[in-house]
Amino acid sequence: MKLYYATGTCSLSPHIVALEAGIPLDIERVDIFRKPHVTGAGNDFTTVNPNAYVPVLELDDGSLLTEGAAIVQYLADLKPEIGLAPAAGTRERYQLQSWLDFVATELHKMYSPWLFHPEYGVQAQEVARGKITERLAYVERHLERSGLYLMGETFTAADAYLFTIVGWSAYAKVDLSAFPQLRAYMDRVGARPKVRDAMRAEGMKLAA
Ligand SMILES: N[C@@H](CCC(=O)N[C@@H](CS)C(=O)NCC(=O)O)C(=O)O
Repeated sequence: MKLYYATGTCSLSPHIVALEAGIPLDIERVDIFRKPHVTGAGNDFTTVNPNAYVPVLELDDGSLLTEGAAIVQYLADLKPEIGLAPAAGTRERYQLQSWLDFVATELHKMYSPWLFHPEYGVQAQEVARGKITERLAYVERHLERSGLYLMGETFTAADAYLFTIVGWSAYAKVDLSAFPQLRAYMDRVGARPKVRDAMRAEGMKLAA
């Protein structure tokens, strides 16, 4: 299996899930700063994903799966005994999907593109930061009572995704100082050995 990724982007989330699950994974870096985006093998990335975004998971039969929220569930379901996703059809699984959708639509797509593209302008960026701060306050209140992770005491695929996106905060100038639970959560997830392995493999800087 191969994951097309770009360093530190949302593709870090499936990368973490694969390592946490102990799934052997090849990784191929995509240069998303070149137009058109180019894969590590030197191919035009639109031949892999016509939408030109990571993550893309290439399965052993050559078929492709896109969309991070779907990819992490696919990976988690390959190793159900690890507990990265509750069993399909259970109420807990819908709760996981709820968190994945929340992170995708309320956070991921508020940070990016708005806060990564100066051409949107200062006013649009301040609106995005305000919206993100409201959503992070909701996460903060949830973490006050949920336990160590979003779904309780067990690390799940939703944590890999939330950690990845909130990890953009310093770069995006999103202030986390009002959210002590969230900051502790980021430290907790960031200290997990497999999370560190995934970040190291992508060439990211690790917290001490
Ligand atoms: N809907 C996609 C969005 C993925 C996405 O936004 N990927 C970004 C990195 S975080 C990307 O590859 N951007 C490059 C581009 O759009 O040109 C998903 O949830 O997987």
